[in-house]
Amino acid sequence: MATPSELRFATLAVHAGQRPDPATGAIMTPIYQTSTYAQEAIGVHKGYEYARVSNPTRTALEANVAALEGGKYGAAFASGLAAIEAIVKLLSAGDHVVCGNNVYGGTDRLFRHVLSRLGLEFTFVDTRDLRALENSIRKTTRLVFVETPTNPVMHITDIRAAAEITREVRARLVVDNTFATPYFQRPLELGADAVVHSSTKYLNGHSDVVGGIVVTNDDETVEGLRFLQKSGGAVPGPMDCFLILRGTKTLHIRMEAHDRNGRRIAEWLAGDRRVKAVQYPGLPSHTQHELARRQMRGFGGMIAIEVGSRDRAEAVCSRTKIFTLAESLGGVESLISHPATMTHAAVPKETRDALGITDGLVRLSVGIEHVDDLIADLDQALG
Ligand code: P1T
Repeated sequence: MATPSELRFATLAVHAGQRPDPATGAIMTPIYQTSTYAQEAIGVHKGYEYARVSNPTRTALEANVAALEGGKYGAAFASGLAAIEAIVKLLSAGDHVVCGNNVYGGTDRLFRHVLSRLGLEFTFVDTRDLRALENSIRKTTRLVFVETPTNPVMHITDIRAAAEITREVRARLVVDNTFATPYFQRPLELGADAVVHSSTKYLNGHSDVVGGIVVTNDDETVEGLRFLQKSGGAVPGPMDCFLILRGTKTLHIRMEAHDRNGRRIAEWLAGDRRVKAVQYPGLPSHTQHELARRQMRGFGGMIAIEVGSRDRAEAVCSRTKIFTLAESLGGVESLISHPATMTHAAVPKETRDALGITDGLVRLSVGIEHVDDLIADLDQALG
């Protein structure tokens, strides 16, 4: 029998972190719906004392996602943003963070409008440009935070090169791997110090939970995160952990389907004159296609298209029948959104325009429905 570190992704997805329940043999890790745990005597217990600190359903989820990312430790949080906030709360006032200039609008808002008030300093830079990344580093830089591919314009950062730059200055490189998932991209193997997810998205995959998780190999980082789980309490409840764990069991199957549909739809859109530009790292026309091929095994289901104007974007978003107009992404069902007024509304307009998050940009989260039905839906919506 292979040791856990030798097992393949699909086997880990189904089994890692889980075993039949010792009390009953239940094959599924139970939802340990409890706030506290009986102690036999003062200080004598089974490893669980209070559910803010730990919960067996959460422990299983943390171990499962850690295994999928090829990491030692997972720390789950109540949302993707809570996970990102925890990473930054490992720092202290006066420390400096370099952040990619295109990240989820909520991450941008958290850094600019909440954490920067607490004495942390942030520089936003285009991390596609490694020289710009290097130049933005200060003596006080402790963290480099990148999303790759980015939400929504699908920029790619060279994780291995960014890790080298970050290591030299003894800062942490943290990669938001929400769009690619560990099935297609493994930042820890490329040198990142930690990976963060909005597990609301592909990890869960069924649009019924909000959650986040950090994975790392570093003892000091996980100790800090566990201290923050205990001290701040932004942890997920057991039911949410159970649902995400149910989701990760099929991550490999779902990602193959998202990727298959994503590629077909991106190619179809790229050949359609009603669409002015298509951003999808799997297309040879993507300016960073070669880098994407090097560090990703597949490209998934996220596509951004430029349709030319706010009016056109509104028309397309209101006409689709299978793609539902909604925030979020990564579920089995296809969604369509307008980043400028939805996910990235908090980003100032000049910044949005400079990044290509124009009023005519439409984002697609391609689900796992039949691809011909999805193409027919987009075809009629494009008018
Ligand atoms: O929504 P939450 O679970 O807190 O995760 C925040 C988050 C973090 N990182 C990335 C790359 C994300 O896309 C998100 C959330 N994004 C959306 C809700 C969205 O529609 O883009």
